[in-house]
Amino acid sequence: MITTDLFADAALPLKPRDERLCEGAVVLRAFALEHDAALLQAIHDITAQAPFRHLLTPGGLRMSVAMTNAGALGWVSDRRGYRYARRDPQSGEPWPSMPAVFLQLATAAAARAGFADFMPDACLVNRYEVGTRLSLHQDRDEHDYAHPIVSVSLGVPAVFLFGGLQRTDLTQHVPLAHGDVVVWGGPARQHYHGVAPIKLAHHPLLGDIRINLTFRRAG
Ligand code: MD3
Ligand code: FE
Repeated sequence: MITTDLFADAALPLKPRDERLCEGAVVLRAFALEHDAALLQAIHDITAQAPFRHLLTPGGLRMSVAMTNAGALGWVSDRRGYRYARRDPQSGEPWPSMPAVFLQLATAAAARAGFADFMPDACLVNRYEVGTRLSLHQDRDEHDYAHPIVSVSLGVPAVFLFGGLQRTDLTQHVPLAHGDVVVWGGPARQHYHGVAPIKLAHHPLLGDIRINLTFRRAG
């Protein structure tokens, strides 16, 4: 049980290297870095209960990103569509609970970006290997888009593609490194986004993979 507040500095203003990509979207560089080992241990524990798997899109294609979830709700996809579910369809069990270090990191990052009462009920854990990409999409499966999304990048770097409200809008290319946290709220919440194909690289803690955590209030 963690009783000390690991993120007591959440109320501090943004640091000089932090970036506002547009209204509502803030990159917090290296915000998760000092907690990387605890985050990795928690991911290890989650995947022991709910292993990474490649979901099928409603069209029947195997997603190249491997996924699992923690929290009361988990994002799933199959021939029936995209949705949030209380149980892992593979085991029939509830998803592993949200680790305390996840919750503290996500709420502290949201607070830093101006969302003081963010309380996620879902954490989607995405695993990327070399060549894995995530094509441009909007996140539309949550009930209330007023809640921000917090994303945490771990492992090898990625180029994040951040578009606009229309699929054809120009995309900003945002490099995201191990430990970077991004808060996507306000108008940014409904922007198209994706991840360019991961390049071969090595990270001392994770090897040749990238893991991204996305925290959401889904229900
Ligand atoms: C911007 N994941 O799981 S996280 C996803 O790196 C997803 O795994 C990517 O997009 C990843 O849906 C990107 C950053 C992110 C997440 C949600 C957003 C950016 C967003 C929603 C709106 C705008
Ligand atoms: Fe997304």
